[in-house]
Amino acid sequence: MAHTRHTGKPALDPARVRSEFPVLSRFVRDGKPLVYLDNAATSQKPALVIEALDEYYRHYNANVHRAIHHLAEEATTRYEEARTVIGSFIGAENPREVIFTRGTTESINLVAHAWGRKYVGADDEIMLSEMEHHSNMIPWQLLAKATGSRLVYIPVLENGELDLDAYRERLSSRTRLVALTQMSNVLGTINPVADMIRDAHRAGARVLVDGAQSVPHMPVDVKALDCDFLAFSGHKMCGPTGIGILYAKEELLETMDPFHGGGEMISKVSWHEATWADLPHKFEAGTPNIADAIGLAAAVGYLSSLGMDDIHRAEQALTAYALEALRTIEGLRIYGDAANRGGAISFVMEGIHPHDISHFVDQDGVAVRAGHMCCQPMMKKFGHPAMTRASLYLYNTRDDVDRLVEALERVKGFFNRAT
Ligand code: 7TS
Repeated sequence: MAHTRHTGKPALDPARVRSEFPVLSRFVRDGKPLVYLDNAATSQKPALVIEALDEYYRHYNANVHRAIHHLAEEATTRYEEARTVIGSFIGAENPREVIFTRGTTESINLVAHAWGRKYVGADDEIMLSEMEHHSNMIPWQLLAKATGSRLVYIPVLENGELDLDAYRERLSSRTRLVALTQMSNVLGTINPVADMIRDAHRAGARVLVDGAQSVPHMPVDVKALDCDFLAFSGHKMCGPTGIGILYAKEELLETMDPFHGGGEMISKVSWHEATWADLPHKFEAGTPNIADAIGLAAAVGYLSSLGMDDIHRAEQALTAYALEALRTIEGLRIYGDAANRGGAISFVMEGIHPHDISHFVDQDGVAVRAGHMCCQPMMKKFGHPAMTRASLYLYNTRDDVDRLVEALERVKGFFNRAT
């Protein structure tokens, strides 16, 4: 059995990993084995996550933090245990710093409202990078419009890396917040966020890290990064949809206003005013998504049992293999050549529309994404309204990559004959 150099644990065994994901043994399009390469959009779920959801609904479905009956106690315990498990997965000091949300998008909106409207003023600047997903752009556009503040962008270079010199030049005492993705969902670039956070803090700015594409794929430790906020989604990391996390430093959460008002988030209520519940409940108004929080903890347990270092290492090796294989296809151009990159691989093919590529490879059972990937301004900068993207995860194999390359060769053959 192969062992990793550092841990002595067995290296990731793709065949075993694959067998744990029921959907991966499916056939699609008249009997083609599924090759799932749309992981940046959402990941598949291992049986143990599906079973955790099933167990909650079958055996201890109840609302949390209210009733004193047996089921309510069990549900509350499991829900709060989930918070602790997820908190330690990202190195949070205290589960009070871990807020359940619907996902990355809601987590970022929470910060834009509850922190932004209180702390960002008319002369302030919010710094974003040009590779941000619309989820980490629109909430700040809305905040800028509401407060009169200004958005400043860190340019993306031709090779897909950020222009770090421009970043340092544009940071100033006016910068209130830097909101930055750790890994690009289009270019695959892994940004040097730890260094960038240090620079931002020196300038007196807070930093929000969009971890939607990083937390599922590599070890992320909020203490090591010293980020002020970290947002991520359960469904991209083997967990259920509709659940995600906002991590924030306790000192920030304490001074922030609530985002949503309602039950659960209050301490005392009178006709005209109220006081807020302690953290983290101040930010979790209404009945939370109990089942999916428990499901996400199961996913985190699964990823931890495999080891995030090993998952990252295996994915980096497969990414290198995929990049090399795709580069053998004449007329195919990959966008994103950063020295440090993950497995989101976007490309264009001369004379063939990305939607046609996606449609044709789907006939061979290969699922990829085509479109603007929620990064319209950056796509425009690179001169393409759309691209095709293959994105890898822990259950993908070299065979999946070979099937993609064969399918792309067939697309090319078809269009060459047609023109
Ligand atoms: N940030 C990044 C970097 C993302 O890639 C995504 C989703 C989000 C935020 C939003 O996450 P959500 O779970 O709140 O929707 N990215 C993609 C994608 O690349 N294709 O579909 C969704």
